[in-house]
Amino acid sequence: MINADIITQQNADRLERLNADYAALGAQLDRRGIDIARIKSKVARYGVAVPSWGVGTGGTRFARFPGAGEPRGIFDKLDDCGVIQQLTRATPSVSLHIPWDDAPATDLNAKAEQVGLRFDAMNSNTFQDQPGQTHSYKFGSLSHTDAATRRQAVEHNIACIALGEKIGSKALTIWVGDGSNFPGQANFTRQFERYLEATQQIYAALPDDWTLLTEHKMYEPAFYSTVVQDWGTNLLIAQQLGDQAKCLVDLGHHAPNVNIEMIVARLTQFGKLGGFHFNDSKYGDDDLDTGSIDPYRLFLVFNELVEAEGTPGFNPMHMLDQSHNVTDPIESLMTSAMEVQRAYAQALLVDRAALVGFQDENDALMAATTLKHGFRTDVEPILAMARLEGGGAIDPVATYRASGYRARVAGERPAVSGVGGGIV
Ligand SMILES: [Mn+2]
Repeated sequence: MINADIITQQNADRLERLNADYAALGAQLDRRGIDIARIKSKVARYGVAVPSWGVGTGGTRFARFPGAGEPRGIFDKLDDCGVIQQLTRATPSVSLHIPWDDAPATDLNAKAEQVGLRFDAMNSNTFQDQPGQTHSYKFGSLSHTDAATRRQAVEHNIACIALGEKIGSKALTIWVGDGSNFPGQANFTRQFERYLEATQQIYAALPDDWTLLTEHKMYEPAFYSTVVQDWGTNLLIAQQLGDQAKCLVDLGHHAPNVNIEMIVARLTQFGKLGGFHFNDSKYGDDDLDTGSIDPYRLFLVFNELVEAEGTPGFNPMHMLDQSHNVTDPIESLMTSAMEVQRAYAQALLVDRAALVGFQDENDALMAATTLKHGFRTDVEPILAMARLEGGGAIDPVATYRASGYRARVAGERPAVSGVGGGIV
């Protein structure tokens, strides 16, 4: 973890400027009828989960270029996630990926308590083979033509639930790479029937207070067809399984230019929005840092979420899911968590009564302008003040760099080649 004295010193250097910026923004918002303290307290309560696999360097089909001091296993990963939360106060939980993070529950709980974290959704893995595995997932898992392979995939998911129950998780996220690479290779209908039948068995093992999240993805690793390829298929799954089944929206898993915020609205309207994997993309499922390409789209997603706040039963899970190839993963995850918070704060600033009025009057220009007014507001002083008051850093990246954390762990962690940089 980062020495508290460094955080205090770094914050002291920036406090005067922050106070001035916060006061100026407060005055501006006051003129708009917005109480800055109310926005700040909502931002302070907001949290986004960090994926355990995010703290390792990712990679592409072509290469992986490991960084210094990469985590050697789940306990190093939890140290890194603890630093992200310590400095940003925006990431109170970690989402584990099994079997990459498999460890005794007592050890996981002890480490989480030590670094000030709790556990978010469990993620199963039936898209790659593990050493000693009986049946291969080369041709699929939950939708495989072979019943024993499907059974193996079901049992793995049930084991993920069992571990999750011991560490305080309340959700299982399922993503499968099942599909086909050639027209004719698989029968769409029979393949989906097999998937539904297998997933129903996992659903039957779900504790009463758990949510089953299914995640759709348009393509890759199957490049012709993917079993759970779009939000329509995902909604069918959630409707077929039952009330505890909901859809997970990964921002990168859609065709280019798809209106993701409208998908969010549709799933919300029918009580099936289960959660998010935040990231950004330029071309496909690029897994770039959240908000790095299209922050306005992220804002529009949060506009829908703020619109739905207070709806009974509306409580989607929020998680980052991205791949870091050229940056320090800790810096990327801190920046991304703050981008998510920023989009939330901006969406909270939208004058909703005015927006409804312009919509009802069909004043398209003023409706669009009213919405964008929130996005155009620089809310950084709100985020920074929430971090400061929560014990974090006014400037997390600068403070992290000043701490020398990466150099220190690089000395403690010998380079390893086998760390899973996988992303889902
Ligand atoms: Mn994902």
